Amino acid sequence: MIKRLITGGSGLVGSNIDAEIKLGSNDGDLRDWAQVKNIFEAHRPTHVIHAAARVGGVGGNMKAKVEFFYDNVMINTNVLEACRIYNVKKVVSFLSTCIFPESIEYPLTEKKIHLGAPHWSNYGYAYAKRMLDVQTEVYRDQYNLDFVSVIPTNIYGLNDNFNLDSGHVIPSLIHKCYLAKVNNTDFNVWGSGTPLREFIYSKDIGKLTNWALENYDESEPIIFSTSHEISIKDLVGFIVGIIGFEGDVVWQSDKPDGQFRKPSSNKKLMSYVPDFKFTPIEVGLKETIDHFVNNYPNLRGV
Ligand code: GFB
Repeated sequence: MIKRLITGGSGLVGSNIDAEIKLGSNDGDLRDWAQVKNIFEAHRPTHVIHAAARVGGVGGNMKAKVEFFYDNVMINTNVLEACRIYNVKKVVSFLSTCIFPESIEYPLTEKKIHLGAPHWSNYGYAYAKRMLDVQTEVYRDQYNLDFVSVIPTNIYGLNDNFNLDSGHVIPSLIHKCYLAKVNNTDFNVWGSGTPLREFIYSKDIGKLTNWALENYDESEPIIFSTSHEISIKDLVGFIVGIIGFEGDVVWQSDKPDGQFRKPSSNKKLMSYVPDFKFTPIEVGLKETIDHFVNNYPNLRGV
């Protein structure tokens, strides 16, 4: 009998993936081995989707590189070792396209992960996630375990962290634009607006992860990407339009632009799922903004 357990089950990604057991942070601190062992002893899952991580936007990452490295290395080390000890049949772990080298020939492809240093803005997080790729490979090799990893681009959607400072760009800007509208103030946006990003909707990540759990068994990770870049300026245009904000957008040049771009190829993914239909950004943003407006202020990070 299959028993799927997901770490980070109540978060942006986890809330969109099918599983019998959805762990949230109240179920235990995954940085602590004893607590992880107790969780596996209690649930004895057959399949694990490992989505739990200390995550944050460019602002959060730049302020706490040590904690982003420490917390993620501890969480990943404990979870994968517990999966070995409790004979878990399949593990799907999450990396991110921010782990790729900063200066590399684009587009990013799966073989380029370790070919140079990542962008300084997320140095701690990026190397901790690179180590998760290494951990996955050595467990496969030494213990012949079906551990795999996936590499999503910037994910957005419902159940995100809408914190104004440490959140990712889409949830933070939805929150800021909403406040600017209701308070009749300027809408302050970080940086120059010129950086480019590839955004993928959390519901699409849910479907692709369910697919990977059943079908993907390569040692090399696989990129989950729409391979469609938009500028932060165009993103702001979408958010302003959907929220109906009519005031001034103010670009804060003293705030970080982060990495300029991280364009990725989804050639490998599309070779597996050629008919997969990605949710257009306008549709995903509308659903996310409706969720925010209908639930404000009872939202994570608010
Ligand atoms: O989502 P984000 O913070 O992370 O996006 P990264 C940053 C881009 O959005 C930068 C612009 O170009 C910012 O200048 N931006 C504009 C804002 N206004 C805001 C705002 O209010 N908040 C934020 N956060 N950004 C992250 C990595 O990089 O990507 C993480 O640091 C993770 O580790 C994540 O991998 C997926 O795309 O720059």
